[in-house]
Amino acid sequence: MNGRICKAARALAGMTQADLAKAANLAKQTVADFERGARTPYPNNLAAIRRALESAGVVFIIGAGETPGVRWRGPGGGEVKPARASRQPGGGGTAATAASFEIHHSRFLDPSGRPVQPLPEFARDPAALIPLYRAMVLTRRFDAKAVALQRTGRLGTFASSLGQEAVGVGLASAMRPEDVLFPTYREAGAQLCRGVTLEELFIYWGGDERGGDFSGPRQDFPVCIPVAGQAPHAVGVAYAMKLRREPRAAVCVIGDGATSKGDFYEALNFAGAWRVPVVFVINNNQWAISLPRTAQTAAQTLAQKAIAAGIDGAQVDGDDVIAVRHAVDEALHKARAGGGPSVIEALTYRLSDHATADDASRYRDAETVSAHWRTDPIARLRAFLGNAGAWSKDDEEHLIGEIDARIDAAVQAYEATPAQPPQAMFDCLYAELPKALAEQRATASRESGGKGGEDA
Ligand SMILES: Cc1ncc(C[n+]2csc(CCOP(=O)(O)OP(=O)(O)O)c2C)c(N)n1
Ligand SMILES: [Mg+2]
Repeated sequence: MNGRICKAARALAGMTQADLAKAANLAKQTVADFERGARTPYPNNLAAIRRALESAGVVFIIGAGETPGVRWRGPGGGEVKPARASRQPGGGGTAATAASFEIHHSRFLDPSGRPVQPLPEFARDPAALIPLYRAMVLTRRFDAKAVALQRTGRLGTFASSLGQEAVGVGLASAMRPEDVLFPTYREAGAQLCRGVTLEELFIYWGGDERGGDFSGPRQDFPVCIPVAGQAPHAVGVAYAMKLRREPRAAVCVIGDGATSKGDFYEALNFAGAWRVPVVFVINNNQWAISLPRTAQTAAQTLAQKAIAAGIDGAQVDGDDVIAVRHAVDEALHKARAGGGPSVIEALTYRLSDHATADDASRYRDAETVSAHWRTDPIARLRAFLGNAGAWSKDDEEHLIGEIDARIDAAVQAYEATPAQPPQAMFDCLYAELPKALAEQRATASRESGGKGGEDA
């Protein structure tokens, strides 16, 4: 069909005004001729032909240059190129491009740590990148310790961010203290950068809600386990910032799988309609438990989900901490200045199991995973710093010693924290417990021998 439509387009391009009057009553026959592939003396009433074509479910799609020299008058009267033709959903269509969009991908360091373009201002001095490097190493060593504690029965559960450290550290390092973070369960790196302590994280993952009531930053939201549940909250908080005219922003981190949820789309829509200061960072680690990104959605990128909501969307190399930090930095500046929301898709890879309850070797092969170690964000920045003479083996050894001592102290403090009584599990969801839960709480309290007191 495409070929015949293109022939028709060529013929249409050569039409004269004198032929226009004959067009209306010939249009239907023209469509029939198109369908048969016959060459006809095409009538020249473009609007009538177009109506007839549309009623036959045929439209011209503009812009790809399949039929050079052919011109088609668009709805606004401007000349446009009918380049290829196809059937449109619903049998109708238009001959002009109504809107066009592009999603840009950015990266500053390649996987071997070599700059591929001039670095942004904050990264010009390699020494200024050392705090980011330290934060990523801290995140990874905390992560390894948490998994080890869980495996030996000393921690309840844990969701590792192995290989994804540049996302959390990059985005958190772009935030100001007064901004508000809405993390998922996989953003320990961002939380640590914001000021949540190692001990608090261990307490949280040990199953104790007091770990989610961290000492600072008080305005940040606790970990959100329900997938995408924090997205509407982030928009609500950003709306409050806008109403109060505060130069602050909300940062909502969300997984690739979470972008399929209604909560996410609804949050995006409100964010776009209200132009609120929120930045969505999609941590695209390619997996939603055992479901690969490719099966999650037919969308080419996740960043383009922003477009339908009238929001700017961009993709960055999520294993390049400079790229993540830079993109979030720019989006936050825009948001704080009243420029509205952004969506940043950070492309990375989950090198770990989904969580400690998962065994990823059952659904993905070891070769693919080991290939992704080649894009490791920590090795990448270490190579860059090493090449710049800003990081040595001694620096590395010293850093590991310092971090491990901090982690060990936090583990000791966590393990020395008295467990809460069982009835505490009812205390963080409701201001006033519904009757049925109040009864369960009383039972839990009775059966634990009243330890911790009725009001614990
Ligand atoms: C509302 C809801 N549905 C299902 C789950 C179970 N669940 C936990 S994690 C997860 C996958 C999420 O994938 P993604 O958004 O890509 O985040 P990732 O775990 O990869 O960081 C699912 C379905 C949940 N926690 N919440
Ligand atoms: Mg994921």
